[in-house]
Amino acid sequence: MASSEKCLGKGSSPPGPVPKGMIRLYSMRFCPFAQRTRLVLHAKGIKHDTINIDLKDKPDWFLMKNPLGLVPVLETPGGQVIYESPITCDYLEDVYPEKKLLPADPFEKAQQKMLLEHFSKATPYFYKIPMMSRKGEDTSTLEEELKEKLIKLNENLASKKTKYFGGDSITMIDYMMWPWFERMDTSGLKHCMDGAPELKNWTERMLEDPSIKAIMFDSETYKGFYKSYQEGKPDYDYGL
Ligand code: GSH
Repeated sequence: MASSEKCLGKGSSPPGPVPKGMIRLYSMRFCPFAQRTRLVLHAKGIKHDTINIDLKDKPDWFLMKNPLGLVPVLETPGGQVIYESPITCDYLEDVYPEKKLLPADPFEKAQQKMLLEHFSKATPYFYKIPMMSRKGEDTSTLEEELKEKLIKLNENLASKKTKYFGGDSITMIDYMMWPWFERMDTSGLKHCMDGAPELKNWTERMLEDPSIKAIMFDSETYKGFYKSYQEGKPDYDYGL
């Protein structure tokens, strides 16, 4: 088994080939983008192994797989490499159709992708605000902007009158957005959802999902990791 919980850095030996019948994920335990892929792997019950990467000191063999140097990356037994989180999730959806996470209807599928584009404009706030407030800088303008974006998301959900963003069961778009909500408590941003009651209810429902439960960290672990991250020395193995 090539799985490595502890991250591998520069100078480490490259892992062997991906075993037949499996797929490999290159990841970092606390990366929200990689969490998207991990959620889809878990939800679909896909056999996989995981190699965690030291993102501060990346192995050369990792940079050869993804020249962008980012996780998540998927690798197949045939040596095909797929990166960028939405692309990895779409790949898994196409190759493992057993439990469909995207709607079959082209317009509904397009709606999920458009919503993801909107949400992508919100993710930088989840980093910027805690970083600035740690330095004692004023974050009120950014917080207002984030609140506005969350209210828009709330309106989207409320207008659908469904439990989740793609209907009454969890679909791809819910998993794609979830990782940032999981970290809101740790980042001290939960109050930004005060004007977004439906969205708050959605987060409560999401917490009941077996894949989310299986993958999430408790807030103490997140706090420990993010403290090391903000100090400029991310401990990717925190808690191991
Ligand atoms: N657009 C990428 C995706 O959606 O997969 C973003 C992935 C990303 O930013 N991953 C971070 C990373 O690999 C970890 S959370 N950072 C390494 C670096 O910036 O050098």
